[in-house]
Amino acid sequence: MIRLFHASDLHLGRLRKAQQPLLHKALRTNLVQMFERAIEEKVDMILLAGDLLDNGSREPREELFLLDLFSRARSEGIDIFVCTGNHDSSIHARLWREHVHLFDSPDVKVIENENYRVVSQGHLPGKDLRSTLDFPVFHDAKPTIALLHSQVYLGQIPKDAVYHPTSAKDLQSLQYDYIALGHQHSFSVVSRSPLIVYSGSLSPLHPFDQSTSGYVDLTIGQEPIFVETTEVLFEERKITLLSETHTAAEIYPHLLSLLREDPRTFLRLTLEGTLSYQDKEGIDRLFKNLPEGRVAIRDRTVLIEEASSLPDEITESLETFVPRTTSALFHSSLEMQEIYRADPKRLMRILEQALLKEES
Ligand SMILES: [Mn+2]
Repeated sequence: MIRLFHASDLHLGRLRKAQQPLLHKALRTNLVQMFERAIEEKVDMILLAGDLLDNGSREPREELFLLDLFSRARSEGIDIFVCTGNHDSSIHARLWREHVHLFDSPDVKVIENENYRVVSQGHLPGKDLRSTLDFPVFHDAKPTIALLHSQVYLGQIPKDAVYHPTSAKDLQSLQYDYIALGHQHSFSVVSRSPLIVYSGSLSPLHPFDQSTSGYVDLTIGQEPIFVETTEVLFEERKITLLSETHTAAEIYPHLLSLLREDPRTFLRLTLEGTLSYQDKEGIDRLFKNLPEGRVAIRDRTVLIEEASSLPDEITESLETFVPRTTSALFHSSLEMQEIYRADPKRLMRILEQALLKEES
């Protein structure tokens, strides 16, 4: 039985310790936990499918951090396979070679021992326009695993595809036991039989990341298990705003206390209700100043207060809009009021047209 952990898209160096201390620490913790678990549970190999380092990262400490994990796992007998992604231009291959099997050349390479073989090739730094795959086909029973950083397409490959595009059909026709993919930041199973999987990024790389992060735990021949990393938690909250009781100044301490409850939490907020125009601007400003960008406004259905001074029929049509539409139509509620005062029918026409467009 061969068991492996598959992760990708660490993008070490993208998160800055000073600007995103929480996400920065979470990535490192998630990575260490995965390696420690691999050692503890004696998995056979760790596959890392590219984009380990971020382009801009020329900081040796990111590589030294990985090197330390690699050498610990290696000394416990775990084989580590790494292929390069489009963001890995700064890898100092010399540092890694004694600990990992590194696929950093565009040529196909096969590494094999008596129990399994791994087929892989590196991605060119930046764009990689190759769209054919020259991986060999094997006709024996030895478990065969591929590692690839590529944008995989279910249908035809578009002409403007630039990240070593491959077609799912080509990958399937190889009939390998597992193809570990990197490049996409969310977990997805491209094919069940044969098994072809994107692990997604190991840890959230942005406070607005909507997908869950983690790695794949696979015993060849069994169902893949997606292990969600939990160093960062995302929580959905709804705040109802009433202009008289909830001013920006009152909401701010409320949010701060929510954030203090669990320092791993990132809040995704839905704002609902009515606010004065000034308060709306005040809230936007306050959100920008919240510590570490740990609050994201995911959705907002806030109507700005001046709208209520319009006649009922207009207010009603306004309320049928999501505010994003409203704010796309008018720069501000003042502008909307001005249009109304100059020509009420014109305002109705604008609203009706937008409504029709939304329905179609
Ligand atoms: Mn990539």
